[in-house]
Amino acid sequence: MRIGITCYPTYGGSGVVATELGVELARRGHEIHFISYALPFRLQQFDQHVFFHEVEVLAYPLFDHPPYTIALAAKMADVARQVGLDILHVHYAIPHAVSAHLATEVLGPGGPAVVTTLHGTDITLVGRDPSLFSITRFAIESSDGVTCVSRYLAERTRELFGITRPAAVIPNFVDTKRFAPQADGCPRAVFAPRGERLLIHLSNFRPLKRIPDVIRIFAEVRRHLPARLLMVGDGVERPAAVALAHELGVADDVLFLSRQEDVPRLLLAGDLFLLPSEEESFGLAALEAQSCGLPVIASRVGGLPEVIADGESGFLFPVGDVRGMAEAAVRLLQDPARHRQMGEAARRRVLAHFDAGLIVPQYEAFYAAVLAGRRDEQGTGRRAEP
Ligand code: GMT
Repeated sequence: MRIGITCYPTYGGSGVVATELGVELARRGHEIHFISYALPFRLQQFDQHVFFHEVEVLAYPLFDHPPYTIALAAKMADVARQVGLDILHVHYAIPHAVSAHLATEVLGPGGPAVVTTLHGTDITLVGRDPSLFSITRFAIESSDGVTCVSRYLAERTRELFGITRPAAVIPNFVDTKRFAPQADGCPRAVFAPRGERLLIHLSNFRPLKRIPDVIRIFAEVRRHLPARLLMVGDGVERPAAVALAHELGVADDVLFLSRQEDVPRLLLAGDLFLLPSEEESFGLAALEAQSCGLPVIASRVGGLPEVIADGESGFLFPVGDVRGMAEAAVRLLQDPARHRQMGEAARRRVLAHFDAGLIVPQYEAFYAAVLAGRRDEQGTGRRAEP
């Protein structure tokens, strides 16, 4: 198949998933055309099946806001026409699903089928804003097929948007060969020179990640045992987090590493992953950590219970339960046998349910069903479900 993929190319789980999906599909012989305003940051492996089409937005003094949504639609239509796309797969509804719809209108009959993957805040936060609600619902309803990254998100989409057409749940996945306990990781001594236990958090440091909770959990853990915290990523909450680490007297043991390309190397140095988010439709970083054999301590919220098996591959607590999370972390880090068992269980769980080899074929089957549904629709004049 010839597949166009649009995603946010900068840091963020939806861009990571879209990129990894494109790379995996290319490995399986499909022709992949990434269409976005910049090269997706995890796209490092070009091969003869992977192409990138940059969307350029005209700067004109009259435009206070550059018209990205329509420039993207125009580029989607151009690429579809030039290479004959079968599928246009957009990740994150806003504005990508709207641009895709517009592109298909430009192209007329015979254009690609549009598949929209909903990732999280496109539904739970941004899309439900009154300024975007009706266009988001329209874009979802006009897609030929819709997938959600968790059962939770599919349910929320039904609740919030009243969309009755079922969305397929295709969970996120990870390359378990790259994110693997036995891979060549970063030496622990770089970060923990005195043999301290190493806790890790990775995110875009937005308020919904509850970054202060990460620092508070760590400060509590460090009262009980020698430990350090790696803060990977960047975002608006970073300055407050630095200040809080000083206030709590743990600044020397909290290392802010900013954005990092080679995430597996860092994860491999760690003992425990923290994700105390307010909201999380899936929690890709928690999946990547578990794939590297790290137990995860997280909030019992959104799709996280689908990713982390409470008591088996990590521990889940109510949002904001800093004390509960800290106590669980201390107990686990003081019990090497239990810690090892949990890390192994985390890895086994990822291999059994979230390996790229299991999930990517689900997308291929979904594309095939969408295309078959379209052919039926053209035959009978009725809309078919994938
Ligand atoms: O909504 C966001 O926070 C952005 C989005 C992204 O692009 O990173 O994250 C969402 O999609 C990820 C990939 O599917 C999920 O792992 C994240 O849980 C989800 N974020 C939220 O639901 C808050």
